[in-house]
Amino acid sequence: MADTVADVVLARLRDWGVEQVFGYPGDGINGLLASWGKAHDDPRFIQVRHEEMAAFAAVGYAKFSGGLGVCAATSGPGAIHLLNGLYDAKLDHVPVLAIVGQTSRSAMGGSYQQEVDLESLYKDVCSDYVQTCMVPEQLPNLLDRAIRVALSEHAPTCVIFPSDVLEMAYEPPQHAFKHVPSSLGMYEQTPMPSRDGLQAAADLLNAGERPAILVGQGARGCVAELTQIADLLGAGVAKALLGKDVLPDDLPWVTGSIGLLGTTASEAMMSRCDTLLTVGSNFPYTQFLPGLDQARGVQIDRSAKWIGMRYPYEVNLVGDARTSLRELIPLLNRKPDRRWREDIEDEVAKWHELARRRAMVDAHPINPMRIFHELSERLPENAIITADSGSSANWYARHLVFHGDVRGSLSGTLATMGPAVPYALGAKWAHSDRPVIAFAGDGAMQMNGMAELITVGRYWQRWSDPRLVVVVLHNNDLNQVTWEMRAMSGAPKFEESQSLPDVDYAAFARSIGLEAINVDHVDQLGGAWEAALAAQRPMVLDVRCDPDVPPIPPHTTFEQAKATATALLHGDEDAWDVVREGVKQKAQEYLPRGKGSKS
Ligand SMILES: Cc1ncc(C[n+]2csc(CCOP(=O)(O)OP(=O)(O)O)c2C)c(N)n1
Ligand SMILES: [Mg+2]
Repeated sequence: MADTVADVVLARLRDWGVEQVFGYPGDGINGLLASWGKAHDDPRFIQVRHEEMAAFAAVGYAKFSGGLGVCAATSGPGAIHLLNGLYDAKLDHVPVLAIVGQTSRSAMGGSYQQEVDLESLYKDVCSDYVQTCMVPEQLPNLLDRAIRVALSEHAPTCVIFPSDVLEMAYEPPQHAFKHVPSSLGMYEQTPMPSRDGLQAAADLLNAGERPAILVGQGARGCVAELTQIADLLGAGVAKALLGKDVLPDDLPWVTGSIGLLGTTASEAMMSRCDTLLTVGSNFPYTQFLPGLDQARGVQIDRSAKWIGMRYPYEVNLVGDARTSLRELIPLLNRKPDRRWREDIEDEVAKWHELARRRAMVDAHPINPMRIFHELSERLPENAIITADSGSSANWYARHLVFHGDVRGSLSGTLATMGPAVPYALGAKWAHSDRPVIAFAGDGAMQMNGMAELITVGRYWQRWSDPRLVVVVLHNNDLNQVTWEMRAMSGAPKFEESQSLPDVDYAAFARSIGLEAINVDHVDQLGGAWEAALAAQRPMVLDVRCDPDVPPIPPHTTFEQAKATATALLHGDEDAWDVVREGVKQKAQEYLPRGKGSKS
């Protein structure tokens, strides 16, 4: 029997090295599902609970594998459900291909059941490439371009298939008028800045006395080069959120995260530096960068689309990070005066001590920072960490001490709730031999994390290392927003919108065959981590934490954020007590009448 279009879609994905597709079925892609059966599930069809999770899992896979994530959904509602995950890919610059169904060509334009104008709907999220395959001859070109564009632009792309086209006999494009033959593959691109640009950058960096480096995810894979440049310049390195795994946190000159989720050491370095080198980062909160006329700046970014904004850089170098840094190194002079570097290292040491002290403060029942601190003490050096949007993003950024080859990510730019567990699934398909740890708030678990635990339950036996730990920050509150309301809007907690129904996440996990521990007291935490990291199957740690520990500084306006954050972060050894007292008083003002503080 002749191959159908759907058969060739799967064959082409295999040719591109796609090993799995995260998806959910529906009759808009029935033809594809039939071919999947014929192809003996190659590439693997990973069935999630909801199409948004398919897109998140594809993003997680792409983030941790460095390759293309692929998701599939049916027409209409399935395609609509994918959107939030695809926006996550778009905003965090991740290559993801979406394959979606459409109603049959004979019905298109007839307001048919499940007919949605998908090209219009996807025009923004897949602005780099979205096309509908109307005849078989288009197929290889559409699919190949969608993949090449996704990989080269680090963006989501989409190919839409009317259901009848999937079931047609495949006809390849001919050597003929108005046919578009296609080809597979593409070597990696490594754009290189010009020699003039490199020299201008080197001159600027050599002239500075107090240089600071900021790295983002675009600097991944440059540990050796960044180490050498930081040494030559006598600089420290701060990391934007998505660049947390670009350099380990246990290096004495790495100041850690920056911004509202940042450390005292990054703050100190950025507020005093006279030179800024930014590599592969689009960190948007410019108020945490040096003052606009405080420092001279160089930026290196892979694309001219993303360079030159956020700071008045004097030298903008478009180039691959590693190639550019390698070319820059021979042009740099080693700074003989090491005092600035020593100051930074002092600040880093102080920060680690402050972070430890904060994590050790008693809370009721558990200080959430302690969860992260206890993991840092035991973190396997090949672990992969995901975190959700919510208070856990704060603790992930500040309190997890990455070392070795630890990888980590979250929804950095869309900051959507919900990706922690599906990202972890994607991570497992990227590296089934590595332990994966997901941090999610109870709100995120109720939104979709619990549903995706079911997917974990279905697949974990296929992973060579079965450890996937889901840590639930169980505070019965949408805590991040509760604190944002208090701090930024001066509004009390609005119980109706903020409090959450109490759920036993551990019991739920056990009911679907996973292991789980209810952690209700701080003394159980260390043991719970030991058990989770030694477990022979995925485990949920359901940790009761204190919603009165503020994930953000208790400032009242956004302008005050930086000042207050700085004041809090630079405190002396009693700083945390002072902060906590202040926060409690503030919380007290905001608590509904009759509900006292808990201490
Ligand atoms: C899809 C989506 N809806 C709403 C928000 C706004 N939001 C950000 S964090 C948060 C609260 C998260 O609560 P939870 O998951 O319980 O984590 P916690 O902050 O309590 O640790 C909300 C509602 C969002 N970022 N994404
Ligand atoms: Mg919560």
